[in-house]
Parts: sequence; structure tokens; C-alpha cells
Amino acid sequence: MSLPSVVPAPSSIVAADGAAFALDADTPIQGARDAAAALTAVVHARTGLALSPSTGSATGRGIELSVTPGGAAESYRIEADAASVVVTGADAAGLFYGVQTLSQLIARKGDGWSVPAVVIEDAPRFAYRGVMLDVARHFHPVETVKAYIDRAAGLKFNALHLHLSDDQGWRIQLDSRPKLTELASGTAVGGDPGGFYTKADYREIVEYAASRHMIVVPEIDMPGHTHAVGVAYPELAEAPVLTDQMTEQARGEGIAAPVAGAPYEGTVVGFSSLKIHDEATYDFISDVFGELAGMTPGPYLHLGGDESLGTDPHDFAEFVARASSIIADLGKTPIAWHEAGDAPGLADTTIGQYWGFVTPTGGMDVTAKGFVDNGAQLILSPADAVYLDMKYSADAPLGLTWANGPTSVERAYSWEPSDVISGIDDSDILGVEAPMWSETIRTLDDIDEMAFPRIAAAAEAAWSPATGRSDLRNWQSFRQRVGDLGPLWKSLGIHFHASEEIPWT
Ligand code: TNX
Repeated sequence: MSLPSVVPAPSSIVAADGAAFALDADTPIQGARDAAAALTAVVHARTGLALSPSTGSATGRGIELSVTPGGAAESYRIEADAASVVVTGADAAGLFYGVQTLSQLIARKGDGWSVPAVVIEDAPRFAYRGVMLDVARHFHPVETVKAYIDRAAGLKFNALHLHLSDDQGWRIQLDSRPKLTELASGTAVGGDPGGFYTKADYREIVEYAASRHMIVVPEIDMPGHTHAVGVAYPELAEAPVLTDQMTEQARGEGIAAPVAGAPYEGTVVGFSSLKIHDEATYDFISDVFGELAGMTPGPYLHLGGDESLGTDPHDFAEFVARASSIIADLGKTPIAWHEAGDAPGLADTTIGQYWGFVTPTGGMDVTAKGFVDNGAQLILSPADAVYLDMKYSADAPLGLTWANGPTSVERAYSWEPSDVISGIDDSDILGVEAPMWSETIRTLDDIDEMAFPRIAAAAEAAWSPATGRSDLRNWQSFRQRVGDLGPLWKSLGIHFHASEEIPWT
């Protein structure tokens, strides 16, 4: 008997004997109210059935949702047979993930709907499973962010990293530095309108994410990627420094090259820097991270640190050491892009985020290993596998190609986290994150087109057993299972890319 399709692949799934569970409008749902609400919503989207959570005691028939503390964090178990579907989480997150799996199990049966007889036991491989959204190059409103949270949570991601600032705009309102949004939020790439989150907007995002068992990881990218800071507070920024190559790229875009103090709408990276030897810079960082720390219940603050191409390496090291210490002193765990990994004096709790390739080039893996040598862990975002902004084909309108692009779903799937950086093992890996940079990404449909189905490959790298430790952890199995999710994704309004690599149901 063929197994039902679940993505990301669970630790264990066994087809059970007997008939499927028939799901109809009278199916009772017992137990945990939040989980029942999440299930009724997805069942309604998928089937049109309006189930109503019942309050009476368990009947032994129907769907039962409960939390039984004891197992691994975020783990769950599903037992489905003709009489009942029992979902048990080790905690509220585990139950939520059990519901996400159950929503994938619902299948058509004749005129009706059913859940196949099955036993699933499941727990995540990595504690941190992230998606990143760049809201700086193009601003994305709260409703879009919420929609992306729903999509990511459905694949068992538990962290939303928001790239809140870059050369093209500043996107978060802060009382301590009001000019950031007053003067530096109105623009975006290509002359598109900018925008920013008010403090109330940010709170709404944080609360919505929490209701889907996700934390928010705010990133303020520095010391590079800070041209917008200089639009608001010119005294903090160095004048733009462009290499010949950057000037060439700027010319090719037909958009004015960056000018100190004026908004920049192109996509050249690496020309801006905060002043490293000015105490005013560290006052600024303390204000910004201090305020963000108070607004962010999750443990992490991301300080960026990527592509500071014009900054002297010693200055860069000094800067990230101080910035990471400021965050650590606030009681938060710093995260930095991998370039900061070999900076002497980096706060020793700093998590590194690796964005080099699956097969590392230019010593990026060695730099990244610095975080582990320092006693902390890594988040893996190998660009040629999990950068969701890479083009699917050379003539695709959306996306970039620099990370060995154009890419494919198979490429997005075919990597193993423990094989990327030599000399580290699973205990050195906090998790996996799939970034969506938004130079070309304007709308939720654009996000969907680029993220789906590749985001499912990143989910499997982050959640599922290691390659070789499960019969399901291979491309042939994955493409079949993803194909079977087509109807669910459609019913949820996800405008996925109907890649020819996938046998869509
Ligand atoms: C590299 S990799 C960047 C971003 C760009 C992205 C586009 C990294 C940490 N930074 O500034 O938006 O490429 O794919």
C-alpha cells in the first residue's frame, strides 16, 4: 500500500490496517481549542466542510486533539483508523504540527473526504527552522507577512527573520530614532513605493507569528547595507564607495548611483558603511537594538554583517565585536551573517548564518566555522540551494542568478546540512533558513511563485531526518509527495510555481 504524502517527511510513517477514516460535516473534533480552530480552518479551505469543535467528552469516534507532555519538544503522534483520528502533541507546538500533517492527509474518497489509516511519529531534526523575508528592497505590508507566516507554519517552520533595513529603505518605526522612518522609509527598489511597520504593526506580526508557533527575528543590517541610515542621520554614515564593478552595475540598471544623503533605488550591494570610529555609531546601535529587544519576545537579534565590501577588515571585526556585545548585554542572542565568524572579540553566543554555497568557495566555510570554534552554532542558508529569490529559468521575470542560477527544485532539495561545513556535526547546527531577497519581488503572488515549491525542500532539510536515515529522504520521494500537495496549496490560495520537475496531482 502506498503511503500518504507528508512534507516535510516525518520521522516515521506506517500505513495501518483497515479502512480510512471518513471525514464529513458531522465529524466531531474534541480537545485543545487553538488546535481545533486551526484544523477547522484548513479543513474548510480544503474540503468546504464546516466542522464544529464539540465540547462534550471523548466519544471514541471523530478527531481528538490533545497535548500530553513528555516527548521531544515540538513532537507529535497521529493514529488514524476507521473510527478515529487521534493527534497528540508533546507540547502546543507539537500538536499544531500534528494538525499541519493531518491537513496534508485529507484526501478525496468518492464524493467525500477521508484520512487514510496511518500511524505517524514525528519530531524535528533542528530546533531553528527559518524563513527570511526582505522587506527593505521592497516593502511588504502586514497582510502579506501574515500570509507568509501561515504558509511557512504549514511546513513546520518556526522562525520568521525580517530583513528590516537595507540601502533602499528603513522599515521599522523606533521612538528613539524617529527620522529613520520619517526620512528613509519612503523609497524602494526601482522607484516603487516604500513603507514601514509602525510599532503596532510589528506587535501584530509578532503576535500572529506566535499564534502559529513562530518567533520573529528582526535584522538590522550593518555596518554595510546602511545607505538609508545615512539618509536619516547623515552624520553616522561614510560617503558611498563604489568599485568599478559596482559603478558598471549601477550604470547598467539605469538608476542613479548612490549619493550620500539621498534615497537609493538601485540594487548594487556593498558601497555603504556606518562610521566605525565614531562613538555616535554605537549610541545609535544601542538605541536601535535596545528598543527592538523590548519589542521582540524571541531570543534573537540579527545584526547583519554581510557584504561590507568597502569596510577595512580590521574595522569590520571591531564593529561586529562591539555590535554583538551590545546585543548580548541586552540579554539577547546575536545572529550575524557568516562574514563575522572570524572577528576577534565577537560575543561568544553569536550564532552565524552561512550563505555560501553547498560546496563552499573562497573559504566561506572556514569563516563560518569560527562561530562554532567560538562555542556557538550555525544557521545554514546555502545560497545555491535555499535562496528562494534565485530564478527558475534564465528568461523568468522574477529573481536573480548570482548563486549559480538559474536553479531547480531538485537542486533546492539535493543537499544535506551536515555535509556543508567540514568539521561540524548536527549539534553545531542550530538550523536551516530559506531567505527571500526582494529586489525583484513585489507582491504575495511573487513570493508564492518563488517560494513554492522550493520552500518545501528547505522545510525538509530543516525538519526531516538526515539523508540516508529515512526511506523518504530522497528526490524521487520528495517530488511525488510535493506533487500530492498541489490541491491543498491551491485550496489555500497559494500561487505556486507549477514546476515541470514535479508530478502534480
Ligand atoms: C546577497 S547573501 C545578499 C543580499 C542580496 C542577495 C540577493 C547576503 C547575506 N546578502 O544583500 O539581496 O544576495 O540574492
